Amino acid sequence: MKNDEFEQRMRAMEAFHTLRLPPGVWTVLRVDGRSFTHFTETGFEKPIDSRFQQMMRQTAQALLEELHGRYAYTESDEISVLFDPSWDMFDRELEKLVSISAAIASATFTLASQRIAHFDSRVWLGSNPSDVVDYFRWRQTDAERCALNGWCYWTLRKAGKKPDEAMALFHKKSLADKIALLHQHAIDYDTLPIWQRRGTGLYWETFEKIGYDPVQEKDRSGIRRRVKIDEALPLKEEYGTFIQQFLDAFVAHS
Ligand SMILES: Nc1nc2c(ncn2[C@@H]2O[C@H](COP(=O)(O)OP(=O)(O)O)[C@@H](O)[C@H]2O)c(=O)[nH]1
Ligand SMILES: [Mg+2]
Repeated sequence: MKNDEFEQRMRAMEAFHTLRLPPGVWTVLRVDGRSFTHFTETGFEKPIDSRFQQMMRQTAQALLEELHGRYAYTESDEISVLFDPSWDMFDRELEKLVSISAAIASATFTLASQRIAHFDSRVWLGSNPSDVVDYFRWRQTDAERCALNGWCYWTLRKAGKKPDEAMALFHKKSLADKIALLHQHAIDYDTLPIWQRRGTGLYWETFEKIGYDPVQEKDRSGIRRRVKIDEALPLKEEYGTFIQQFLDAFVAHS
């Protein structure tokens, strides 16, 4: 009896354990590399490294698959994963979702890069589909900002400018001015790979798989699903329409 009371008293001090995602909301989980400015200092192309971004996609795919997400988006050192209102893993416990997602991201990226990497994790809640569209458009705007600023900064650094000088030359300049600055250094920003400027999307697609049925002794086809990695996402309003299809698909099936 005494032991039961003790057990209950200790458990009651797990102060956040009862927190759950509220019912009926769209959830986006966002993981972000911890101190990746430092992590990427050596061994990676600047400002954007294809191998690094490939490892981010691999990490995003692991999150989408392990956590049964609907859509994932990655840019820079962050990944967002969308869950529909009916998502029910871990009994919707917040601590589980946040800690396990950070663990999946850290383990997958560490294995891929062969260097210890940590990710933090946070939860965003949207009460209606238009919030979700706004969320992903917000992160895509961040991708554009990071890519353009990164290209300006590292182009100037490679041209011999000191960190402060480089920053001062493009800080608070307009989008057009930044693109013009890159032009002066023979970089055509608009022809850089689309994924560098808009981020990468990951989502489920179905495909037909033909397999041999040894009992019937003939080929048999079945529908399977796999993760598609989309490196040519649309932009702005069109990206909003693109996101909307994941939301509509949920409404149509619920
Ligand atoms: N070299 C390189 N660095 C990258 C790439 N993607 C992200 N980063 C770095 O990751 C940082 C991410 O920003 P942020 O999360 O604000 O910084 P953190 O707090 O140091 O992780 C950027 O400042 C870049 O230094 C890439 O493709 N190549
Ligand atoms: Mg970071």
